[in-house]
Amino acid sequence: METSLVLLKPDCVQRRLIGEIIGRFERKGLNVVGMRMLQVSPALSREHYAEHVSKPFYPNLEEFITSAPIVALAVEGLEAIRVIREMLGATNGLKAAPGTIRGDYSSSRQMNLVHASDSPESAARELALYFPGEQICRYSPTLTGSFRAADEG
Ligand code: FUP
Repeated sequence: METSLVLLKPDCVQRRLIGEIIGRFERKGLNVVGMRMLQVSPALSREHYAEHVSKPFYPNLEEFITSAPIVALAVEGLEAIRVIREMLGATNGLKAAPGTIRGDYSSSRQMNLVHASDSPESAARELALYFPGEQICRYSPTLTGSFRAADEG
Protein backbone atom coordinates (compact mmCIF):
# COMPACT_ATOMS: atom_id res chain seq x y z
CA MET A 1 0.00 0.00 0.00
CA GLU A 2 1.11 3.56 -0.71
CA THR A 3 -0.23 6.91 0.45
CA SER A 4 -0.11 9.97 -1.80
CA LEU A 5 -0.56 13.63 -0.94
CA VAL A 6 -3.25 15.14 -3.16
CA LEU A 7 -4.13 18.85 -3.26
CA LEU A 8 -7.39 20.12 -4.72
CA LYS A 9 -6.07 23.53 -5.76
CA PRO A 10 -7.83 26.93 -5.57
CA ASP A 11 -9.32 26.53 -9.07
CA CYS A 12 -10.87 23.20 -8.02
CA VAL A 13 -12.44 24.78 -4.93
CA GLN A 14 -13.60 27.90 -6.82
CA ARG A 15 -15.13 25.80 -9.61
CA ARG A 16 -17.06 23.58 -7.14
CA LEU A 17 -15.25 20.46 -8.34
CA ILE A 18 -14.19 19.18 -4.89
CA GLY A 19 -16.85 16.45 -4.78
CA GLU A 20 -16.38 15.47 -8.40
CA ILE A 21 -12.64 14.91 -8.01
CA ILE A 22 -12.84 13.13 -4.64
CA GLY A 23 -15.59 10.96 -6.16
CA ARG A 24 -13.24 9.80 -8.91
CA PHE A 25 -10.69 8.61 -6.36
CA GLU A 26 -13.40 6.89 -4.32
CA ARG A 27 -14.92 5.15 -7.33
CA LYS A 28 -11.48 3.86 -8.33
CA GLY A 29 -11.32 2.10 -4.95
CA LEU A 30 -8.73 4.34 -3.30
CA ASN A 31 -9.11 5.12 0.40
CA VAL A 32 -9.32 8.73 1.57
CA VAL A 33 -7.44 8.61 4.89
CA GLY A 34 -6.87 12.33 5.49
CA MET A 35 -8.70 15.52 4.53
CA ARG A 36 -8.06 19.17 5.47
CA MET A 37 -9.19 22.51 4.04
CA LEU A 38 -6.63 25.29 4.43
CA GLN A 39 -5.29 28.43 2.83
CA VAL A 40 -1.69 27.93 1.70
CA SER A 41 0.66 30.63 3.03
CA PRO A 42 3.59 31.95 0.96
CA ALA A 43 5.94 30.07 3.33
CA LEU A 44 4.12 26.75 2.82
CA SER A 45 4.06 27.36 -0.93
CA ARG A 46 7.84 27.80 -0.95
CA GLU A 47 8.27 24.57 1.01
CA HIS A 48 5.85 22.61 -1.14
CA TYR A 49 7.28 23.88 -4.44
CA ALA A 50 10.92 23.94 -3.22
CA GLU A 51 12.18 22.55 -6.54
CA HIS A 52 10.43 25.38 -8.45
CA VAL A 53 11.13 28.40 -6.22
CA SER A 54 13.94 29.73 -8.39
CA LYS A 55 12.08 29.25 -11.68
CA PRO A 56 10.61 32.21 -13.60
CA PHE A 57 7.04 30.94 -13.29
CA TYR A 58 7.23 30.55 -9.49
CA PRO A 59 5.86 34.02 -8.47
CA ASN A 60 2.69 33.42 -10.51
CA LEU A 61 2.41 29.87 -9.15
CA GLU A 62 2.65 31.17 -5.56
CA GLU A 63 0.06 33.87 -6.24
CA PHE A 64 -2.29 31.22 -7.60
CA ILE A 65 -1.82 28.54 -4.92
CA THR A 66 -2.31 31.11 -2.11
CA SER A 67 -5.31 32.81 -3.78
CA ALA A 68 -8.11 30.75 -2.16
CA PRO A 69 -8.45 27.68 0.07
CA ILE A 70 -7.33 24.27 -1.02
CA VAL A 71 -8.31 20.79 0.15
CA ALA A 72 -5.42 18.52 1.12
CA LEU A 73 -6.06 14.78 0.96
CA ALA A 74 -4.08 11.73 1.99
CA VAL A 75 -5.13 8.98 -0.40
CA GLU A 76 -4.14 5.36 0.16
CA GLY A 77 -4.17 2.38 -2.17
CA LEU A 78 -2.18 -0.20 -4.06
CA GLU A 79 0.41 1.64 -6.19
CA ALA A 80 -1.53 4.78 -5.28
CA ILE A 81 1.24 7.23 -6.23
CA ARG A 82 1.45 6.05 -9.85
CA VAL A 83 -2.30 5.34 -10.16
CA ILE A 84 -3.26 8.85 -9.00
CA ARG A 85 -0.66 10.57 -11.24
CA GLU A 86 -2.11 8.67 -14.19
CA MET A 87 -5.66 9.66 -13.16
CA LEU A 88 -4.52 13.33 -13.16
CA GLY A 89 -2.97 13.23 -16.65
CA ALA A 90 -0.29 15.51 -18.10
CA THR A 91 0.57 18.72 -16.23
CA ASN A 92 -0.93 20.98 -18.91
CA GLY A 93 -4.69 20.49 -19.15
CA LEU A 94 -4.58 21.28 -22.86
CA LYS A 95 -2.23 18.34 -23.41
CA ALA A 96 -3.77 15.91 -20.89
CA ALA A 97 -5.61 12.94 -22.38
CA PRO A 98 -9.41 12.86 -22.33
CA GLY A 99 -10.59 10.65 -19.49
CA THR A 100 -7.99 12.05 -17.11
CA ILE A 101 -9.01 14.67 -14.54
CA ARG A 102 -6.99 17.45 -16.16
CA GLY A 103 -7.91 16.24 -19.65
CA ASP A 104 -11.60 16.41 -18.81
CA TYR A 105 -11.73 19.64 -16.77
CA SER A 106 -8.64 21.83 -17.35
CA SER A 107 -7.34 23.90 -20.26
CA SER A 108 -4.40 25.36 -18.36
CA ARG A 109 -0.86 24.54 -17.25
CA GLN A 110 -1.14 26.54 -14.02
CA MET A 111 -4.84 26.00 -13.25
CA ASN A 112 -4.65 22.22 -13.54
CA LEU A 113 -6.96 21.56 -10.57
CA VAL A 114 -5.04 18.87 -8.68
CA HIS A 115 -1.55 18.14 -7.38
CA ALA A 116 -0.38 14.62 -6.51
CA SER A 117 2.95 13.32 -5.22
CA ASP A 118 5.25 11.99 -7.95
CA SER A 119 7.34 9.48 -5.95
CA PRO A 120 7.40 7.75 -2.55
CA GLU A 121 10.04 10.28 -1.39
CA SER A 122 7.88 13.24 -2.45
CA ALA A 123 4.83 11.66 -0.83
CA ALA A 124 6.61 11.27 2.53
CA ARG A 125 7.88 14.88 2.39
CA GLU A 126 4.53 16.34 1.30
CA LEU A 127 2.38 14.29 3.71
CA ALA A 128 4.56 15.60 6.57
CA LEU A 129 3.92 19.18 5.37
CA TYR A 130 0.12 18.92 5.24
CA PHE A 131 -0.62 16.19 7.83
CA PRO A 132 1.95 16.60 10.61
CA GLY A 133 1.69 14.41 13.69
CA GLU A 134 -1.11 11.87 13.87
CA GLN A 135 -3.62 13.50 11.51
CA ILE A 136 -4.01 10.60 9.07
CA CYS A 137 -6.97 8.34 9.89
CA ARG A 138 -6.24 4.83 8.66
CA TYR A 139 -9.03 2.26 8.79
CA SER A 140 -9.82 -1.22 7.48
CA PRO A 141 -11.93 -0.81 4.32
CA THR A 142 -14.87 -3.23 4.41
CA LEU A 143 -15.38 -3.25 0.61
CA THR A 144 -11.92 -4.50 -0.43
CA GLY A 145 -13.36 -7.84 -1.57
CA SER A 146 -15.63 -6.03 -4.03
CA PHE A 147 -12.70 -4.25 -5.70
CA ARG A 148 -10.13 -7.06 -6.12
CA ALA A 149 -10.05 -10.87 -6.10
CA ALA A 150 -8.55 -12.42 -2.98
CA ASP A 151 -5.79 -14.20 -4.97
CA GLU A 152 -4.54 -10.87 -6.40
CA GLY A 153 -2.90 -10.09 -3.07
P1 FUP B 1 2.99 18.30 -11.80
O1 FUP B 1 4.01 17.37 -11.21
O2 FUP B 1 2.22 17.70 -12.94
O3 FUP B 1 2.08 18.91 -10.78
O4 FUP B 1 3.80 19.52 -12.43
P2 FUP B 1 5.22 20.22 -12.11
O5 FUP B 1 5.85 19.67 -10.86
O6 FUP B 1 6.04 20.18 -13.37
O7 FUP B 1 4.79 21.73 -11.87
C1 FUP B 1 4.29 22.14 -10.62
C2 FUP B 1 3.22 23.18 -10.86
O8 FUP B 1 3.78 24.30 -11.51
C3 FUP B 1 2.11 22.64 -11.76
F1 FUP B 1 0.92 22.71 -11.11
C4 FUP B 1 2.07 23.56 -12.93
C5 FUP B 1 2.92 24.72 -12.56
N1 FUP B 1 3.73 25.21 -13.68
C6 FUP B 1 3.47 26.47 -14.16
O9 FUP B 1 2.60 27.17 -13.67
N2 FUP B 1 4.24 26.92 -15.20
C7 FUP B 1 5.25 26.17 -15.76
O10 FUP B 1 5.93 26.64 -16.69
C8 FUP B 1 5.48 24.88 -15.24
C9 FUP B 1 4.71 24.43 -14.19
